[in-house]
Amino acid sequence: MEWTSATGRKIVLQEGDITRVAADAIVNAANTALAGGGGVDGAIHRAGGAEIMRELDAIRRETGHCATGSAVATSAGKLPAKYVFHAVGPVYRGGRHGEPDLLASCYRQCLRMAEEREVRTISFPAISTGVYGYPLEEAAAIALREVKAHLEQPRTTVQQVIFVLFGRQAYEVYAASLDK
Ligand code: AR6
Repeated sequence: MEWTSATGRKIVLQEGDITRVAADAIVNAANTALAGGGGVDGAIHRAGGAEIMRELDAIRRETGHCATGSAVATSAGKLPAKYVFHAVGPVYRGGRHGEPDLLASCYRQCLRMAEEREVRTISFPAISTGVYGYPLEEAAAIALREVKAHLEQPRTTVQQVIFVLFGRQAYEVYAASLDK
């Protein structure tokens, strides 16, 4: 499923594994320790190779952890991309602990980093909706709202945003949200 902004930029929804989808930048759902983990984080490190963790080690030595709602960039190792943006989503604790703003901030930060690097295509997983427990419907609405707002700006280097959804159910939820 696709959506096109008034400025001609696209959102594409795709079901699958984000490590197999080519894009200039691939977004990871990381943790504040930048320590790797399961879910999409595990898949990205496995497919990308050890170089990504070496770069994260260096970032950790320099700046410590990555705050929730923020992101850091590394190269993409063996992944079909130039960069990986490691975004740290909030752990969902009922929705009244700043989670919506923190999740929105992840998307905004990744899009800002994309503009700085002249990225044309960027792929996102459904940040925070796995281990971190964010309800998919709410997370989809926030992700799509932030990306649409970005793509509707008059000048962006980003031309296409791909949401790679893991499983049919996640895809259907995003599709329903994009249709609204
Ligand atoms: N491609 C695309 N999406 C995926 C993939 C994949 N290969 N694998 C899982 N997903 P999660 P979080 C989906 O748990 O909730 C990690 O251990 C998954 O179905 O990966 O932000 C980190 O190190 C779900 O919809 O990330 C952190 O400690 C979405 O990706 C913590 O989990 C996010 O699920 C972050 O939790």
